Amino acid sequence: MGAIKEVLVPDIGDYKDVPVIEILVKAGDRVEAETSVITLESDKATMEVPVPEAGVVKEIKVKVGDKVAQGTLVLTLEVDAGGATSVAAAAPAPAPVAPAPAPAAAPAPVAPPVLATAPSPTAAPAAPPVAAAGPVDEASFARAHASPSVRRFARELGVDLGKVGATGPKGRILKEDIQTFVKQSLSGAAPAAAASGGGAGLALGLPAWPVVDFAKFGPVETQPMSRIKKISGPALHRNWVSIPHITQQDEADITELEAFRKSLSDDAAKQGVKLTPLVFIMKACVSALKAHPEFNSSMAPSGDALILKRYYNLGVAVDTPGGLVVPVVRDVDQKGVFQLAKELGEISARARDGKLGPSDMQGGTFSISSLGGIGGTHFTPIINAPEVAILGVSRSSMKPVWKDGQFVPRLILPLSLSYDHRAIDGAQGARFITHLNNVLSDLRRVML
Ligand code: CAO
Repeated sequence: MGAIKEVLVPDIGDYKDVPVIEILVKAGDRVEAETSVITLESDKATMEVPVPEAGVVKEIKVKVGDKVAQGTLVLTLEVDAGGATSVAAAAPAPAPVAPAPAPAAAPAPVAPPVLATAPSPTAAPAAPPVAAAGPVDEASFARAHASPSVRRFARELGVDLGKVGATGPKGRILKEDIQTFVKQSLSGAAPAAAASGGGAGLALGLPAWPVVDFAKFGPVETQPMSRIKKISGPALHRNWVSIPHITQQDEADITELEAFRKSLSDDAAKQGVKLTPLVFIMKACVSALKAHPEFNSSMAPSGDALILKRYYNLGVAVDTPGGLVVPVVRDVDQKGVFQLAKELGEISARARDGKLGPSDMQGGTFSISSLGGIGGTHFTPIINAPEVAILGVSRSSMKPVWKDGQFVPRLILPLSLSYDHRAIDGAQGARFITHLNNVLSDLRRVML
């Protein structure tokens, strides 16, 4: 049996009370000389403390969270050969904490910094890179806040640390975070992760989604998501996080439009259709889209051009028991309000019966989400990519409006226009909604 030696924290410069953030070995482990056994983290750097000699770890004398300084007993080691009974560990290998400190703030290294981030032939992934993780972005890998051993582990698996959510103290990525990331990637769990918020968190470098046992606080019931929600959720999420939305609000005076609509109700009844404000809003939208064609466009895949469409197919969000769907009403510019009401009635009935086919939801150029039949004032509609804009319509209500020196009751319709700021400037957004407002206030302008 070899001699038992005590391994102490070596000279780590002026650092005192440095927390232990990782224990890298356990009792019974065989270690070679220079094997790192614990990781310390100061404000400026993480440092691994290696053992000076080969042997078997007998007892670990520190735990995660302990604060140590030079001379603190780290562990006892049964060494292969005889020697002194108490040895300072080999000099620690510091690695920068992200964000990397400015050179002036860097700790006085007691050994040349060994950056686990530096790619080297030996650091090539031992296993095939995780498919969903994609190529490693060296800059974001270097910026990630992780200890050298965690960096090494990420390298072995080909994981880009920049994409891994951190659950450790001060936003530090732990080994378990990488394991979670790999599991999610391998199981193709991106949609599930995205649904829980974790997927985007990982992609955006945000902390992992909190997992809470809600039942601890009161009775709960788990309700499975509908099929539509499972499909539309990730798409909505993608659109929300990847499109820079602006939502421009306005209020249109639709007093005259409403009078006109009511005047047509007998005709509508004869034709067996229900004439709601929505069909007039659709016509007004086409007028605004013709005047501002960039709202009726999609971004070219290259991202450096807009594809303007010379047809006017409007997606209309329909609330169904299974969730939100957006069937498309085609060639709205070529149809009158009765025809539109008929098609809208048919398509929303089919949507509610779950009878829409994929082609019913394709080819849209601009969308409308009308919550006017339900209530509320303004909201933020999410753009239906690859379209670049969507109009949200809320419930109209009578309001006092200052007109010709007095307040008069007018029917006011709240409008919320979301648009992709990459494709459309704010001034264009304001012009579009002003045009729309003018047309809704005086429908004769549709003919201009
Ligand atoms: N202001 C005041 N009243 C309105 C209105 C408005 N902006 N829009 C509709 N109404 C009235 C209608 O005139 C109708 O009144 P009556 O019952 O007196 O006839 C009533 O509200 C119900 O209208 P509707 O909702 O049946 O019809 P619609 O043409 O306005 O809308 C449809 C059709 C399919 C768009 C709608 O039923 C629907 O599903 N809306 C929800 C869309 C949605 O979920 N959007 C959210 C997307 S983001 O999650």
